[in-house]
Amino acid sequence: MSIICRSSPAPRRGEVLLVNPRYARNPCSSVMRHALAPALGLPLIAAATPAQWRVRFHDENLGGDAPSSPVPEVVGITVHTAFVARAYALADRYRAAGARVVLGGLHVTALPEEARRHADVVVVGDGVGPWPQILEGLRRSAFTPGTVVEGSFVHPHYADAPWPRRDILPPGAFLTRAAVVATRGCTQRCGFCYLATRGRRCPYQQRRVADVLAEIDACGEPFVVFTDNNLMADPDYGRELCRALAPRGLLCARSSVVPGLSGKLVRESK
Ligand code: B12
Ligand code: SF4
Repeated sequence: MSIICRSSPAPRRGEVLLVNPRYARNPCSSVMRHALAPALGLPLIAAATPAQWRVRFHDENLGGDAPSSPVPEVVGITVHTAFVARAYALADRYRAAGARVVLGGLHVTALPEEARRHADVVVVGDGVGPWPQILEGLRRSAFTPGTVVEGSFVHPHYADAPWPRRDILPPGAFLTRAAVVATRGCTQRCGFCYLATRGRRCPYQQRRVADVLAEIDACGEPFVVFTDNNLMADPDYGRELCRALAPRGLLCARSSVVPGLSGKLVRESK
């Protein structure tokens, strides 16, 4: 267990540490499920970070406890419900050591009031759009602790987001680094799903198929995992994507729920 104490040296100016907190493994699921492909929230935030900032990335599920030193100027932590306690504990420790802490992700999007006690800034919704201004504002001490920033899920359109920076991921940690998101949101609104959180509109968006293919090609991996909420939500889009992918001979995995999914579409999407 690493310890951060108040006598730690001053935070390193111009450095951003992005942390994926540790989460308990589901004993019923295979080890491979966790080593399959990365989540893309923090690689996207890294891609939105202005060039004058140095980005470090730490995934506690791969590299043990998040580093206690050097203390960065800003710490960005992604928060899902499954690891919210660990995320808040880390946030409290880094703030005590003098870093500015930004929390983002699905859990704080649903419960920003809970999260703001542990953060300088809480981002609701998309983090890519507001991230550069947040860094600048933290530098100018423009935020009172616990400020909630609303990132839009509409502007910029997901199609205009930068590609995630997969180079920040530790080499060899995943079976493939080609986790790809082609669509955001979902056409359904199941009551239990986070996409149905009251007041949080996450419209269904599609990226251009050519852009998705270019990103996959740039990964240079033989195995692609689509981590969309529901890749086949629009069967026509799913079909277009699958047809475009077919000549590449890649092994593709995806999750999707389509009411009335036709056997033909399943075969086409193999
Ligand atoms: C990949 C994935 C996994 C992988 C994680 C792999 C890894 N190496 O970490 C594995 C298979 C291990 C997994 C397991 C589980 N998962 Co999962 N998973 C996903 C999945 C498919 C993709 C995540 C992703 O990359 N999203 C794309 C990124 C770009 O979106 P994002 O994270 O929301 O990030 C944006 C914003 O939130 C914000 N943001 C996010 N982080 C930050 C940080 C900062 C600083 C800022 C400023 C902004 C910001 O900006 C980003 C850009 O817009 C999502 C579904 C989905 N499409 O999101 C489910 C999802 C996250 N999983 C879910 C669940 C329930 C689980 C499990 C609990 C399932 C189970 N019963 O075992 C476990 C728990 C373990 C865990 N990690 O929490 C739920 C979470 C619901 C919730 N309220 O937290 C989701 C949403 C699926 C669903 N629809 O139910 N999962
Ligand atoms: S189909 Fe899946 S992603 Fe879409 S709303 Fe329902 S649970 Fe959420």
